[in-house]
Amino acid sequence: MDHQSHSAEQARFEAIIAAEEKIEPRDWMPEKYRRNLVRQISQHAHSEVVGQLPEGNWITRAPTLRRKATLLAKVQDEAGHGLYLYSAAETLGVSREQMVDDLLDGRAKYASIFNYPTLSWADVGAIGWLVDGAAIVNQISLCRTSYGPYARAMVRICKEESFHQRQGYEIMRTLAAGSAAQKAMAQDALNRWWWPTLMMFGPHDAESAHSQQSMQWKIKRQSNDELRQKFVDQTVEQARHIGLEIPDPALRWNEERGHYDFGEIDWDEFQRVLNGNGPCNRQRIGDRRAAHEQGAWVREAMLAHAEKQRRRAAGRAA
Ligand code: FAQ
Repeated sequence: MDHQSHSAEQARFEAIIAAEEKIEPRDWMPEKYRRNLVRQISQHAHSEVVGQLPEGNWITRAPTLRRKATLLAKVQDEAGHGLYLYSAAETLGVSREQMVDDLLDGRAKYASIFNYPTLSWADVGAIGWLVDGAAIVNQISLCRTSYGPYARAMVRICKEESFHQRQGYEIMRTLAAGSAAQKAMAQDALNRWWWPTLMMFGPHDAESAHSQQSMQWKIKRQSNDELRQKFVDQTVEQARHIGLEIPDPALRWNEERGHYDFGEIDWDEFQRVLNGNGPCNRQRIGDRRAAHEQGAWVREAMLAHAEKQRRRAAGRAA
């Protein structure tokens, strides 16, 4: 492409972004915009898929049939979210095989939160309430992202996540209103999941490598710190409502800011988890690798079936 038509394409791209319209797969886009989206959307997809593992651990031990059926449906929804997101990333010219290989070989990240263990039934409640709650705050904002297929995937995902958040909160509310042991189990889960949940929003804005460019391109619509604050403000009230205590002595309402002030995250712990040394990193990737290997025959059978259909159609056309 010559220089003049390249700058005309660039100007058109910028005009679409400025007009709050969507960039679609057929549109010209800067290579860095494409690569940044592939990075974020594929990591988002991996998070949904790896995110099935901590809760999946409790499907066989759910306390009632109702809880078991609900948890099964929720975990299955997360697999669906992974599929919508892999499909959105595929529209940017990257194959699903490549994305999955990047995850299994440790080249791609997934959300740090899923490297923590689920030690009790209350952890299933805490994940729904806090982790899905944080995911919704982030994803509502992403419904307005500038890339069309990503924005549309987010709309459906948010609707489902909102059920997930409520099922988690309902588990926590039930436990918090139960026996002393049940309430203690709920409080213990909140104590362990609170800080890792705050880490889900990523590093502080000043430390965030991609934020400035992503905000300019409207891939991200609100900053990491803005979204984290929004989550804290809404969750403190929810905890109070069910009589649980947020494990942060620095937490207090700031009248001037109109927000809660809260303590500093342990960023060393965040980096350790990102570098593969969290409590469950090896187990999570090991489980994903095993699932991928054990699923090879399904992929082969599907491909053989598609090939057979193709041959049959070609035979009919001849
Ligand atoms: N964990 O420059 P930034 C869910 C990485 S879905 C791991 O600020 P960015 C549903 C980041 O990738 C949860 N890595 O990056 C569910 C980058 O590394 P790179 C997933 C993190 O992209 C619920 C580097 O640090 N949601 O929970 C994390 O502008 C229950 C520098 O950071 C999404 O992915 C982290 N927490 O902002 C499922 C939402 N934070 O790529 C099952 C979409 C940062 O240069 C059960 N993603 N990093 O090697 C986003 O909104 C953004 O990508 C952020 C990070 C906000 C996560």
